[in-house]
Amino acid sequence: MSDIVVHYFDLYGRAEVIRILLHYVGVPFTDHRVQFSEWPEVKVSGLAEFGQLPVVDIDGLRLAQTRSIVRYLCQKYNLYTSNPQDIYWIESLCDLIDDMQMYIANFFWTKDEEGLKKTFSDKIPDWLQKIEARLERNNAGQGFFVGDHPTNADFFVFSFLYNYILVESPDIFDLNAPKVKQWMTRLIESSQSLKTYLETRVPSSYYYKG
Ligand SMILES: N[C@@H](CCC(=O)N[C@@H](CS)C(=O)NCC(=O)O)C(=O)O
Repeated sequence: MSDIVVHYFDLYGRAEVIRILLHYVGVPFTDHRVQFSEWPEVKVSGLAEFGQLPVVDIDGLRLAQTRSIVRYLCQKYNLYTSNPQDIYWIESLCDLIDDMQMYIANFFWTKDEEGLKKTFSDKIPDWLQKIEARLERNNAGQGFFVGDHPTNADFFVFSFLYNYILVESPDIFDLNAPKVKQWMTRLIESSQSLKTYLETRVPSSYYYKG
């Protein structure tokens, strides 16, 4: 058993960004997948401080809240910054992804094909163009969102777009955010362990088409 344990349900959900980040840095971890049938018991066991997953064991701590966990990991693995302006550029993108995720999640959970279709024609192109503009703001869109290495902004944007948007509508990137598509490839190519993980990972057990 590795020193790092990611506790989450057997799906991508909120934990996939954490798994992607740990694979990107190539740090071994135990991927503890809690089955839905086990959850009531796990929930009362006190494993999750706030009664929800993901929870991550690391450095003798038990961390909760996805955004804080990902920020902690980025700081630990030198993928963050101390510059206040850069922190703003990073954190506001993470907030945007949170909004997008909340907006779209309902359609996936309820298998609302119509709502999803409308979101892909109305909302996603606009969001993608704004994300593309953020990418172009730094290094003419040839690098990452902030500075000269990926940060939590890259991991949140990547995990959401790669897991939920690219699989659903690959062409939407060519039309609205070609540089974002190139950046996704760049991020994958910059880590062999992430690349291997993405090629071999088990598909999410709760994807609406699954
Ligand atoms: N703000 C929390 C939300 C965590 C959350 O909503 N977790 C859900 C799964 S995605 C959960 O544990 N649900 C089970 C429950 O609430 O009993 C985070 O970002 O980590």
